[in-house]
Amino acid sequence: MTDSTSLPRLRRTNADKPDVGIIHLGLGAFYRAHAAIYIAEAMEKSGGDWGIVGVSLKSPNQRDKLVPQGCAYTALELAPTGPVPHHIEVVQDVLVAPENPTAVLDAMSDEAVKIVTLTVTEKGYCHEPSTGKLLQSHPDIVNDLADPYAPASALGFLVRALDRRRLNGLRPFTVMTCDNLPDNGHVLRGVILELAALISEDLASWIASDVKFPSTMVDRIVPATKAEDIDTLGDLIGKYDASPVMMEPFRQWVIEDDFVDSLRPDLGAVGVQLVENVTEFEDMKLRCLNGTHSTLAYLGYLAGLTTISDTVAEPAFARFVKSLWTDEIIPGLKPPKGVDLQAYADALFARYQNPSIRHLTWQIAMDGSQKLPQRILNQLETGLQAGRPMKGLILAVAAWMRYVGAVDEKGAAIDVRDPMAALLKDLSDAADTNVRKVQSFLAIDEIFPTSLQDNPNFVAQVTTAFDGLVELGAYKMIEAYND
Ligand code: CS2
Repeated sequence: MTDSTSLPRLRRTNADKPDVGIIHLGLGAFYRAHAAIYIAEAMEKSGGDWGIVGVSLKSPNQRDKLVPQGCAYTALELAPTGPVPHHIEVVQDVLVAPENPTAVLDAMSDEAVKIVTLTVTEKGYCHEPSTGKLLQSHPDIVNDLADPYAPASALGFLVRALDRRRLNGLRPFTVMTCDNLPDNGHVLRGVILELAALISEDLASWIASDVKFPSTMVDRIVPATKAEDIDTLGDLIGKYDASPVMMEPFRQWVIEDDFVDSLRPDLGAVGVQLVENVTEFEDMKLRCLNGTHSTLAYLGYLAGLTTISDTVAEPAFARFVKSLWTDEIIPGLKPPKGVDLQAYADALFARYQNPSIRHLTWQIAMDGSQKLPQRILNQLETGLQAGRPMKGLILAVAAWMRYVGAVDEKGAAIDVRDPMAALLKDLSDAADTNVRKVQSFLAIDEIFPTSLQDNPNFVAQVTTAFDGLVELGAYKMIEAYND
């Protein structure tokens, strides 16, 4: 493998850029490997000025890597049969919000901008995951209420930019979230309206009546790019790309077709499903994919397995995840029209097996406090109410508790990344028995709904599963699940 930094740098090849029509908040790998590619293809097919200006809400890293190469980048499709590079030129510029919040607000207030998209991850919504309510005491929200010119959160930028458009007599932009939350458009609308009402009732009612927040279901597995991926790509394309994205071949995007003045790229022409209601697609994806992803991440990590493909290569884990789909997850879902859920699960299993995708269990395990409610806890609530055995997903909750205790099965420290990491570790350390540990985690209202906190059957089963993980370890618990 060559050190690719010695190669000529990748550059934009097309000088004829379309005008900017979209601002994107949170320019991470997922957006560049998913929505940005669909948008580029839609413009290629049907034209339109839908160039994208990306905004980094925290660090200058992406800007520093992308701008010197004209914001072009490679999306490397990792098929089991070998990699296929795609050259993508759709991002026009990258702004760094903390360095220049005014530039971001100016860009969002430009009349040419019709859509603001977001991938800010679950924690970027500054809400309580168990209820969907805005966390008014969140430091970013406190900042955003105090300073109209320098918001910190995506919500702050959206509300302040919408206000400027309202005061300037411009039409609003459509706000389109591309994060893995159920009813994501609805949740976003809710927190935006709460924040706007704290600033001005007129603003809040204008947003409520004029702004559109389509819900979306997004899907593509995009593992974080590693240093060696950049060198392998250098060998393949003969160029140094400072910021490529790695992605699986599969992709899906389902969007509620509800845009301000119906203004959007021709996404239907490139395979995006434009529907009236996304709920069934979103539930299917969040529970079948993200629910099992998190489950495999905690149990796999504890069992010493590094990636999802390593995890499902273990026969016991393969049997386990297949029974999760068949016995616990699918019975709680209403299939979207024309979809066979068992076939969907079988296809997912094949996606997990793809050995070219090195998707770390540690990466997926991040931010569990924000992910568990919509990936696992909501289906546990309904499954238990319906009297279904849910022991696999209960084991997943216990594995999360074990993981956030931050010590692995060999006694080594786990680098837990989660906005609640410090609190979770403190709770774990302060409790001197397994029963007390489980009790203190379950008492966290931001994560656990009361229907689970007050369900003695659930509490007993999580405690038994937690005991089992401590006594026997994750691997043996998975083997026992299959017996
Ligand atoms: C993963 C997702 O990191 C995670 O938590 O579950 O990013 C997953 O890969 C995507 O949602 C797939 O569409």
